[in-house]
Amino acid sequence: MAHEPDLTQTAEPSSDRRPDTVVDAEREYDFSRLQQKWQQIWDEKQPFTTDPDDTRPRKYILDMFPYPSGDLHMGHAEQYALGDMVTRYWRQQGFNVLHPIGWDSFGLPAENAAIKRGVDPREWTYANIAQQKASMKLYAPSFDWTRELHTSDPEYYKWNQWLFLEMYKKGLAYRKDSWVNWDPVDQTVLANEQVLADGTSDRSGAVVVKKKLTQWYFKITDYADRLLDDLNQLEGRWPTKVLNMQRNWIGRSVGADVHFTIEGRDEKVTVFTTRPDTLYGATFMVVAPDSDLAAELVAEATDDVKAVFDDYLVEVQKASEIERQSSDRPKTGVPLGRVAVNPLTGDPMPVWAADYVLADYGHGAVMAVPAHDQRDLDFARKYDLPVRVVVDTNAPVTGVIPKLELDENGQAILPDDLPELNPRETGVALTGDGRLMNSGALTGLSKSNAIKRVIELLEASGDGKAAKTYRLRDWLISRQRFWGTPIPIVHGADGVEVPVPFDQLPVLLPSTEGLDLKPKGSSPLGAAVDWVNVPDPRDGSPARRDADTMDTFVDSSWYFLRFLDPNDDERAFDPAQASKWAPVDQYVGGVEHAILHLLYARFITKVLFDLGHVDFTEPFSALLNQGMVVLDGAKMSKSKGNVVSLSEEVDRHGVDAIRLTMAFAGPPEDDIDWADVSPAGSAKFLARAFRLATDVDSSPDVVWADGDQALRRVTHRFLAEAPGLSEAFKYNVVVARLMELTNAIRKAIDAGPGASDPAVREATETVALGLSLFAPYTASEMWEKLGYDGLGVATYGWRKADPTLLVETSVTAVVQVNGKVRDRLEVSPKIASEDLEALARESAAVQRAIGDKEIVNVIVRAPRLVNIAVK
Ligand code: ANZ
Repeated sequence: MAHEPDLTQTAEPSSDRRPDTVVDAEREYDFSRLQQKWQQIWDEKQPFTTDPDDTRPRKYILDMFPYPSGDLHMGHAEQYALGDMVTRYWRQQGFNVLHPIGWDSFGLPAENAAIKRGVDPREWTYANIAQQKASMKLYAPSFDWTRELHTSDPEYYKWNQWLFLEMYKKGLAYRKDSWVNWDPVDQTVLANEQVLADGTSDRSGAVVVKKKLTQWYFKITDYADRLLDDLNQLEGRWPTKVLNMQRNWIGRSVGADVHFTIEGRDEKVTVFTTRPDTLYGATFMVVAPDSDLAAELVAEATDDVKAVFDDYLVEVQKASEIERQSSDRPKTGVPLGRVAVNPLTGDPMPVWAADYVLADYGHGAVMAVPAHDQRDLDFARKYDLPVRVVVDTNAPVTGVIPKLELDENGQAILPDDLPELNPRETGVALTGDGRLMNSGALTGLSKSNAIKRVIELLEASGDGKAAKTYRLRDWLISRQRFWGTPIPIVHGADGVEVPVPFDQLPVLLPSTEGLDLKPKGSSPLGAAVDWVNVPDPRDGSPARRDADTMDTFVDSSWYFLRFLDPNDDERAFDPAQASKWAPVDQYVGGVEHAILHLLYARFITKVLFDLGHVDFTEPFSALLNQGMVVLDGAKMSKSKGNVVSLSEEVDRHGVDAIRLTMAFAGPPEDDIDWADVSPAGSAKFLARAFRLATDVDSSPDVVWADGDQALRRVTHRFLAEAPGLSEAFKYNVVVARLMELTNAIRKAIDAGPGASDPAVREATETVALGLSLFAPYTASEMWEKLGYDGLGVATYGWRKADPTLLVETSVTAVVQVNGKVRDRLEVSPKIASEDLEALARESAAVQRAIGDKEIVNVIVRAPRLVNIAVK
């Protein structure tokens, strides 16, 4: 993280002539006056309204939209400063930039607050939005406010309902009974993504329990391969960390499905394995106790087995999924009294139920290979089940394959000197690569060849096939809460789901009058009698609305498209506009959305593509995750009492100083420690820059070329470098260069060619243009002081650097005698080797070093080095 240079060191030499107390309103840097003035102008003129018909090249820059919690905090401040730098940069480069904003305004906090205070969630939400919008406006991100949207407006959520129905038609929205994550505090279901690693709810903190319920799902698993494979397109444009988190979340495993015969049962049991090569070592089978399969298998068992199983199942249901997957948890299980048959060896494999096998992964059953899988080994050791080593993990896997001797049956004869491989004794499963042993005709094959071979054998015999499985589950989208989008389905008296016809959308949320919103396990909407009881759209007979609402992640999965056409009441968005503007060129937001929101938005984009509504398959071409703002190395939190208040910081130092501090603190991906930065220093710098504009003493139409060349060189170096630095998000370096340029101008005014030199004007205008990315109030006012329309600083454009001013006029050549530096010469970068050598020989210092020794060799590397060897 960059530290601020000590700005007091570079305090302007002439400050004695301009003490801070001078009551010259025009010259004084009074940030609150500037804020008031420009706020009003921007509000009136809406200068950042994007004209869709503008034919210049386009950029769509999007900040993740906020949940309206009431006020802006430091985290918002960093994100919106960053998104705005990107936006203002591209605007300055001549692009027609779209930079919209809206409110992710459905969700639980509003509902919980409403319950606590007995007001309608609408009231709480829209009051918060008004408050937050005011602080947002003061903070001055250059948004197109004409496109502002609220996801809790019927004009918005109508299109969630449309999307739902489109997906329903395609079989991508469906209802099923299943074990779901239940938050006992918020009394609602949670998506897997909302359950934290310790098994608690990411919102209420309650320990999540399992409950069997009928819920609505979106079939995101149909898109697992595309969601995974398309991440490759984003390589280098999204943070690697986010790409990997998405990959892990989807969690594709490649292997085989193997069908096992169960004695006394017609139907086979299928298991998924990533290690079909170890099939010879499969000595028992384990099924998930809470699976339908376990119930079916135990149904045929003796009463004793059933009783033991039933007790075990009760215990299992108390454990969270995370606990069940933990590798160091003692293994438990019960036998089901059934026997499977190993298709390769014909050996019997007892069937057990154990909770380390999950019901909803793969097929909810595994072939246990205790020698090569740690969990299976722990289990086998506990219940004394056979362990059979089938991969020699000490054997070399590359190089020449040892020629195996075969016995009369064509089976390989194993060498006697096999190293000790005894997981039953050691307790450590042999999970590494190696060569097969104890595996009939497979013996001697490497693991990877054996995997292929076993799949061939299984496919030939019909006992299995190549298969993939995923960690990703379908997206549970129904919630038993009020403040969300009603699901547009009516349940007929005959139990049939009837989609609400499009022309009856939106299904509006009812008023909360007389409605108890308190969570009670089913949606509060169910109690809105007039709302829930509706005629069946098919025939008008009595029917009931589905009372659940949608997960708010549905709202944010496509909002970037609604901004293109936010008032369209005919459709969710205009495909022509989508084709013009989307995908988003640069998305900016917090890494906390690395999985959920981004995955859902990617999924819905692919669905919309398949439905023919958009012509691209990834929503966000580039992603930038800003770091966090911390204090003394610790995350700010109300409970720790270490929260820095943004509004207090803004009151003290001004918006521009806070924004500049965010930019200057270091690379945007890094955390900013507010204890290490100096907003006061930023304010001081801004005041210095501002005063330059009041000092410039020339008219806007002076001829630059006539100006002081040394200052012009500094200006043009900045003009040349700032764009590349900005595109690499090295805003901190841009700010540092702006500080250098400011110092050079001050020097030129006070001790150089003076305030009327054209180069001073050129340089000061450049500072204003540069600052407009970070400090819009100061930059606008400077621009106005310099004789332009202050609004124009944002759209003026970027000046091209004059290449002749970028050429270095001299470089330092080093002259060595016998490797020792004897002189340094200022020479032209284009100097010829002969000329450089002649200059070096002429140097008095060099001549002294040579003395009367003989020159034996001269090496010249123009323009930087001459090395003279003497003897
Ligand atoms: C036999 C075997 C032998 C396995 C071996 C592994 C090593 P990933 O990589 O996470 O996909 N498995 C399959 N379904 C399961 C379930 N519902 N609950 C718990 N475990 C399950 O893991 C795939 C492996 O996890 C599968 O490969 C299976 O064990 C187990 F030396 O099959 B394996």
